[in-house]
Amino acid sequence: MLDADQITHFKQHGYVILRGFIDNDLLQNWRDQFWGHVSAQADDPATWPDDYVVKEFSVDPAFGHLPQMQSIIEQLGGGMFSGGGGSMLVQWPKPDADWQAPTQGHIDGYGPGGWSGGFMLGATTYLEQVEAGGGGFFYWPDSHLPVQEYFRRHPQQIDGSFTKRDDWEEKKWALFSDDATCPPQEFIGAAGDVILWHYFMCHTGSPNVNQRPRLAVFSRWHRSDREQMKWDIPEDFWKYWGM
Ligand SMILES: O=C(O)CCC(=O)C(=O)O
Ligand SMILES: [Fe+2]
Repeated sequence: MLDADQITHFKQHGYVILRGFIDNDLLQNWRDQFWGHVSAQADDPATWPDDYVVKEFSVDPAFGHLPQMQSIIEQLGGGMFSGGGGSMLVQWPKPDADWQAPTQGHIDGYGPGGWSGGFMLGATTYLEQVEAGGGGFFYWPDSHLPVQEYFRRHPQQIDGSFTKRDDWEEKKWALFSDDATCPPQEFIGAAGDVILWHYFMCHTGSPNVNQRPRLAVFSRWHRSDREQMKWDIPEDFWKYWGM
């Protein structure tokens, strides 16, 4: 469960970081599963693949189904969030590249499969320590608030039709992340540290110029009644939440 300060932080900033959330035995087990799946050796870069998306794989037991995560999901979603999973995205090292901070961050829920609505929450963890410049998850603190305001003004665009705006090609996701009032932050963390993020918080990946791969595990949750609520952009920001 999150305590009152963590909930306040999440509501105010659109994210909360939970250090040391996953125990070391399970992290080791997940690392073994991952390296086995990609048929490579953790300590031999010559064997490493180069794919960002780890196809047909999720950690087992799923990240989103750990008991300590389930109790938070119950608390934040009031029993109405479903999802979970434990898919992985890897930023393999490019030590010779120039590191640059990402200039824009997206919101999730508008992927190749289109918009299904009701997306509420994401969670990201790492299987190994991620240092600065090491391909960390980048996020724009507080950006959930202006994004919510955007959709209050343009509720019909929640289905992703903001990409049909005349200026979309020019702006892309800066349409949202440029409204953020704080500069983006890099999620630097140890294996098993977790960031929970609100569905309207802008975020993106970043380049990895370090020596170790950035091994990230993701879970996402949507409202189980999304067909009923997916067009509603409520004035009460927390209407569809349990806290
Ligand atoms: O790789 C990352 O850190 C970001 C991934 C992301 O934004 C996503 O999967 O939606
Ligand atoms: Fe994303």
